[in-house]
Amino acid sequence: MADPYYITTAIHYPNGKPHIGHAYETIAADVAARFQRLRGREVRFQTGTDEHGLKMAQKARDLGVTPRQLADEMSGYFQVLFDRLDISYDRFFRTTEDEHHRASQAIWQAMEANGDLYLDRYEGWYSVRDEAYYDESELVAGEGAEKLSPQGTPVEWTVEESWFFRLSKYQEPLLALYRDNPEFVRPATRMNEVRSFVEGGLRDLSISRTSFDWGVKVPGAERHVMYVWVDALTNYLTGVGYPDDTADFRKFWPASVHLIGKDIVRFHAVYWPAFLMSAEIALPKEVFAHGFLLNRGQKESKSLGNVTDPNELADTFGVDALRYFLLREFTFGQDGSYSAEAIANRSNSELANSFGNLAQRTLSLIHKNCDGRLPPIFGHTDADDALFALLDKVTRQDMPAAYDKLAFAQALESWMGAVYACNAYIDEAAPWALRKTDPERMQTVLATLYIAIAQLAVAVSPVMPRSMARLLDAMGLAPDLRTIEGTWSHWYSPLAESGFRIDKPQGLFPRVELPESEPA
Ligand code: ME8
Repeated sequence: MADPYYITTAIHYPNGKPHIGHAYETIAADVAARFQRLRGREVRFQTGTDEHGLKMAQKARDLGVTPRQLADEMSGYFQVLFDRLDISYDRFFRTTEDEHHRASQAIWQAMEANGDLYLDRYEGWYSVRDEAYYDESELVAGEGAEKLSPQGTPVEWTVEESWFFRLSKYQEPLLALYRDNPEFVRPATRMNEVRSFVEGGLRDLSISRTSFDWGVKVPGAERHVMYVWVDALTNYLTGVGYPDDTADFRKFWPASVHLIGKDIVRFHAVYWPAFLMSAEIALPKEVFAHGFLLNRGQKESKSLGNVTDPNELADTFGVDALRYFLLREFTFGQDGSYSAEAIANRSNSELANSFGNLAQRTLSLIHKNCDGRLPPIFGHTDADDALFALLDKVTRQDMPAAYDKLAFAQALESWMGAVYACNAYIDEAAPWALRKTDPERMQTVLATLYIAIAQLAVAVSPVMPRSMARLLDAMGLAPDLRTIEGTWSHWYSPLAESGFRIDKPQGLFPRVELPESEPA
């Protein structure tokens, strides 16, 4: 059996409710996890919330609650949303859990034991919004004399006693890592940015704070709490049992992929491997940075009043249509812009009209003309063979290869190509006209389509798990037959022998009509 697969998302700051970017990242990770399970790999999928740090402490103070109360409340919204979006996480991680404090202290001590930590004074810029330190040279001009971080967030001058990590010592080892593993960071544009950043020289990193106490205590120096990114990154280890030498740790570490957004590449591709090298822990195999979602081309923000609740999108379009749109519409790794019209168009044309209609037409004809049973096959024509060959290629080669490299749009594009081919085949063969003239051919055509639809449904099930499970249940395909390797012979005999009868089919994807008042 293939290696175990461990995929993580970033852990999200629960300083507010989840937004569409959080949903996007977690859906993508879910699709990767579901695909690997479908292939038979043992999967661990972790997501969660990043609950410490100054940003949480300040937000809680503004709201007049404790950071713990804020984290408990908001973390709940993330869990509810992820459950609603059918995110099949194995673990929802919260950094306020006790075992995580123990793990963060253990990695700290391992770095300290290697002589990589020392006490000094930090004087420099800090962005609370990004929870990041910046060099003067990285700052950009805001309005007037104001300085902003490269992400456009406010920075404040900070002076305090702090523990430092000898990041400078890891410049060469990091460059060697990138040289030996050019796909350590994907896409390649992000790898290039990281490499240039490290080539530019690394300063030691301030990794503790004394001006507030909401965080993991530094072992032996309890006036200090760890810089939030030290404990946040460690979540990936804690989740599989670190610091204990557990069976999970041995099975799942190093992680297969850390899936994150493009704004936090530096933490994952520079700081994190350096911490791990220092603590003598194996490095993750890959860091994949996806792009940002924009609302009609604009970043969502409270001041613009364009923040969309992912729950509302799920209400309007349905969970599976939303999942499909987010992965179909833009290349994974690049930014993408969405709007209600764009989601409605994709959903109506591709899900309702193309795939939904194909399934509806085929299953209705089988229900009506074949007593609901999988029809027998009376010899193959060239057109039947060509359709099978295409489906095998798309569902057993092209889509798996694309899912494997997180090229979701590519997987869905080839899926759609196969759906169109099935629609062309049904139009050409016109089984509805054959009932009287050539019932054997009608049955062969319907059996061919039945198998094709089953293959298409299994192949797209990581993206649309709920509706594809409903369809496959309605088609009588037993769960153990739902594998990516499924071919004609794999499906046909067991289905035919099961004697399953299809009921009158229910529509899979309703058409979405947006209210006229929706802005264009
Ligand atoms: O960065 N489109 O948390 P976070 C796509 N706690 N992705 C987006 C996005 C958008 N508009 N906005 C944010 C943190 N994201 C840290 C991570 S990991 C050890 C700690 C992505 O809640 C963002 O890039 O600000 C990140 O990967 C994730 O959402 C969580 O962002």
